[in-house]
Amino acid sequence: MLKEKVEKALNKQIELELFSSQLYLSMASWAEKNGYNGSADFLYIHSDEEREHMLKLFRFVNDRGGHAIVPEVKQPKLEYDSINAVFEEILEHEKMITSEINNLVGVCYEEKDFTTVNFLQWYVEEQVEEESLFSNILDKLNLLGGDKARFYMFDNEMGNLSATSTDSEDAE
Ligand code: OFO
Repeated sequence: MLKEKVEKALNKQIELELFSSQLYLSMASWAEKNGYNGSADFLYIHSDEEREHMLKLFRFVNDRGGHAIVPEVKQPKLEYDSINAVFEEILEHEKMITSEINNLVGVCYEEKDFTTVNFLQWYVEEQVEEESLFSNILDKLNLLGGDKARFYMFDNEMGNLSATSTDSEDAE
């Protein structure tokens, strides 16, 4: 049985993962409307992956005797100044998620809920991968300068990347 404090913290994380999914969906839409089709494909898939992260937590809360709560839908930002701005925001967002996951693990230690600590290890590792992925993408983008042909190649690369899942393992 989940302790109340842990259940509340897990439900907060459910809300954050679902918001990540919404945010990346909004970014995918912006990218598609602005001709970055490869990046859009990548972002659509990443949005689905965030929903999987949410669902994995959702099922865990109910399996442990808690009540997983479907959060209200908050509208993410709709417009971006550039594709660089999109990936800058993603990296900042993922850093925030990492710090929230760390806080969540902290709550579980305080409550001596080591089962949930174990379960959350997947998220801890996933955040290392995601921060490194987005920081590499940003490094590449920052090297492009204003060269349109290079942006086109970058976008193609993003399309190829979307063919492979970025998750360290499939979220069950
Ligand atoms: Fe972007 O990763 Fe979920 O947790």
